[in-house]
Parts: sequence; C-alpha cells; structure tokens
Amino acid sequence: HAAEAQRTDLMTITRHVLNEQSRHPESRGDFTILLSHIVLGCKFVASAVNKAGLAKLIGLAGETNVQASKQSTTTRFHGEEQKKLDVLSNEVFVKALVSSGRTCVLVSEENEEAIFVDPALRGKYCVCFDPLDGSSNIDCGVSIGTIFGIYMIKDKDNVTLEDVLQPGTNMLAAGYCMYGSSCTLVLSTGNGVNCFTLDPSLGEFILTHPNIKIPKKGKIYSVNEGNARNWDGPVAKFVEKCKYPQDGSPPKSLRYIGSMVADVHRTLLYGGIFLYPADQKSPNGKLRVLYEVFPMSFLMEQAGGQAFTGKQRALELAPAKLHDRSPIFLGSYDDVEEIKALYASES
Ligand code: AHM
Ligand code: MG
Repeated sequence: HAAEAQRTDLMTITRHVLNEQSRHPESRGDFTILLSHIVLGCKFVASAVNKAGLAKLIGLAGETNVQASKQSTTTRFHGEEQKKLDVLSNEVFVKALVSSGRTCVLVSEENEEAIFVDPALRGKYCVCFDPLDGSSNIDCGVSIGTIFGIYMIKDKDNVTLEDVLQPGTNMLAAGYCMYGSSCTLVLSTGNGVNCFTLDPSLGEFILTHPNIKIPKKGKIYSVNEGNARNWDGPVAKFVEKCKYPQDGSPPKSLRYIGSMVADVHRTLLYGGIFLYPADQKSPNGKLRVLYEVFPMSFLMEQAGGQAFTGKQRALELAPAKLHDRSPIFLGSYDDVEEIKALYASES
C-alpha cells in the first residue's frame, strides 16, 4: 500500500535533491553538498530554538561593539538590537556555508557587508540568507524561520559585489525553514516546490508535501493593519474589498503572525495573499529584497502563485544595494491579480 511504502521508503531531502540532480550531470553533486550544509544549519537552529527557553539563550546579546570589525557577527547594525539566537544562528550558517567549500560570497541579514569566502575554500555558489527571521516572535515561542536564496557565480576567482546584486530571475534555488510546531523545510530548485518535515528521531528531513501548488484563489489576507493610516490608495482599497466584498462573495479572514516565514507558509498551503506594502513612513516597505522578497517570490511563482511589488514582477527587481527593501504582495494567482489591477487603474 502507498502509505506503507511511504513509511518504509523514506524520501530524505538529500535523496530528493540527488534525484533531481541526476538530470543535471554537469552539477557534479556540488549543489547537494551545499544543500546538506544549509540543512545542517537548519537542524542546529531548530534544536537551539527548542532549547532556547531552557538554556536561557533568549535575551539581548549585550554586545554593541559598533567599533569592532565589520565582519564580527555580533556587531549591531541597521539600528536593530540582535538577540542571542540571531547571533548564534548567523554564526552557524556562515560557518556551515563557508566550510561546504561550495560558496564564494555570502549575504546575511545580520552582516552589513557581504562575506567573501577565502579563495582556498571557494566554490561557485552565492547564498543570500536571513538566518533567523521574525525576531519579534523569538521571546514568546511563536514560529520563526530561516530564508535563503542561491545563485551561481560566473567566475569564482573574480567575484565582486555586482555578482550578488542580480535580479531574482537569475536565482537557481530558494527555500525557507520554519521552526514551528514542527520543523519544516520548503525548497525549490526551479522545478516546483517541495516541503520536507524534520523527523527528530531520525534527524532527517523527509518529503511530506511533494509538488505544492498554491490554491488559485484564497480566503485569507495577511497584513499588518496597524500601518493602515499610512497606506496608499490601492492597498487601502484592496483591504477594504477583503472585508466588504462587493461581488457577493464572503469576506476574507485576516491572519497575521508577524513572522514572514510562517505567514508565507500558511499562504502557500492554504492560499490567499501576504502583503508588506510601502507606506508613507517606509516608502520601500520593510522586507529585504535579496533574502526575504526574492526567495519567497521564487517559491510562490514555482507553486503557481505570483509576487508583485506594486510596480513590477518582484523577481525582476534589480537591487542596487545588499540590504535594499521592497514592497511585496505575494500569494494566490487571482488574489495578486486583483492588487495588480488596483495599481494599474491608479496609474
Ligand atoms: P525582522 O528581520 O526584524 O525579524 O523583521 C522581519 C519580519 C518579517 O518576518 C515579518 O514579515 C515582518 O518583519 C513583520 O513586520 P511588522 O512587525 O512591521 O508587521
Ligand atoms: Mg528578517
């Protein structure tokens, strides 16, 4: 029986990626090795998040050594306080990625500058990541996550910042890991979206949701409504329509966790739309292009949804700086189509 086969014939994430790679013999297993180092980082963070309350890892790192080296992973920047779990997660991911021998440049939300890997350890991939997103949810045990996007670099021996500032359409793979009621890793290598769940007794991510497709239209909208008074016309109109639809359909439900990974994960599985728009106070929204907007947009498109900035397809953005932000509307195809129409009718 199918269920029995599933229980005894385990499709681990490594086996899955190796299968996919057999279609690309030129990749010679490098991607599989890179991914296994990302997976190690995710397992470490999952375990640290679980232990955090007990181990008193939670709390301010207490290090604000602004004058210390820019490479220091405990430096405070963007005016934000880093918490211990963020610092720890970042260190683990940076070390895991460097030691994979498959990366040449790393961009982390926690490091102001890009990290150029020592030439002796260089490989052809660039990884942009947010090691622990959703910091406001750490202290209360609500879901948080890691987000990553992977590019291939043309010439690993001559890598520059330009190589990192590519449009999202050049992305090779993207994913996130959610540290929630279970630990879930969602991955796309450009051939659909698959979701793996960590079996803690095995320490392995097992394929649990193959080939995820987002419902064409959803019943949920997800936005920080506290910012409503600063919204532009199309966003205000869209949210009004969610609450008071004029076409006889029932109102949509509002769900907002404040952890992008968790809000996007729900959107992917149940359908609907996630919005982090621009507003008068933050003209570019809040979320970062390279390691938040791009990976999530890549996954949405791979699942049959859309991702829009208010002006264009999100993946076609070309970031000018490492930590650039962009407004983002992503989710079910029809729901994103609606916000696109509202922006189009305004211009
Ligand atoms: P962070 O990098 O400080 O964790 O902020 C990113 C998070 C996202 O996970 C989430 O979508 C968003 O910020 C929520 O922002 P807000 O609290 O303004 O609604
Ligand atoms: Mg973040």
